[in-house]
Amino acid sequence: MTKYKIRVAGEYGVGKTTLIHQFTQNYFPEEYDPTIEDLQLKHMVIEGENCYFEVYDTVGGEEEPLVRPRAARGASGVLVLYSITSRKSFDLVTVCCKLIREYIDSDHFPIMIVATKADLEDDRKVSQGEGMDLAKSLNCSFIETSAKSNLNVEQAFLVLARKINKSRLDKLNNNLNNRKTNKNHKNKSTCEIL
Ligand SMILES: Nc1nc2c(ncn2[C@@H]2O[C@H](COP(=O)(O)OP(=O)(O)OP(=O)(O)O)[C@@H](O)[C@H]2O)c(=O)[nH]1
Ligand SMILES: [Mg+2]
Repeated sequence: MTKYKIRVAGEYGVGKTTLIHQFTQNYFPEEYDPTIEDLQLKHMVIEGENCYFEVYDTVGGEEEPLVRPRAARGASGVLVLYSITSRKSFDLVTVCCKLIREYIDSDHFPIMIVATKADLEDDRKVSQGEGMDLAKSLNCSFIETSAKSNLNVEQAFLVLARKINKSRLDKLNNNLNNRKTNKNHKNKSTCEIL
């Protein structure tokens, strides 16, 4: 069994709750209901493995709650959302990612940048290229989605899950290497004492 604890962050109104509902319950809530805090669960079988997603919805809002990096505590990865119709939400992504990385103290913490509302092409303020460039510069993955037309919603969570798997494996390998190095050091010092 593999468990993924995923935080969804981003400026208020970018579509955090809607994306989560589309992923976990396959429906698109039209009404806008600002979130306080919520947890949704989803079970999937990925390549024969039972996977459980715990998806934490965060309160949106102005800069303070958006960039509150503590929200990432205990998470295996974070989806940082912006809407393609809002330049302001895009600008806040950089601050958000940097603060999460600083707080978690890892340049490799799995973060995925998710552009939302891709169905609203006529209202587009941020090009796909800008999103990709930003993600590259911040060492994050990137995807454009629409919860309304169910475009790439599951994909966003699956790509992040793969990133989390890789980061877990890297950590394991690092620990093993460190243990080997320590053992070698110990053996060496024992020989020297003898
Ligand atoms: N056209 C379109 N509208 C969307 C999409 N996703 C969300 N919306 C609409 O955008 C509005 C805000 O969506 P929410 O999911 O409530 O946004 P939020 O980020 O959770 O907002 P807060 O909880 O206040 O931070 C709602 O009216 C949604 O119906 C989308 O993919 N396409
Ligand atoms: Mg919400």
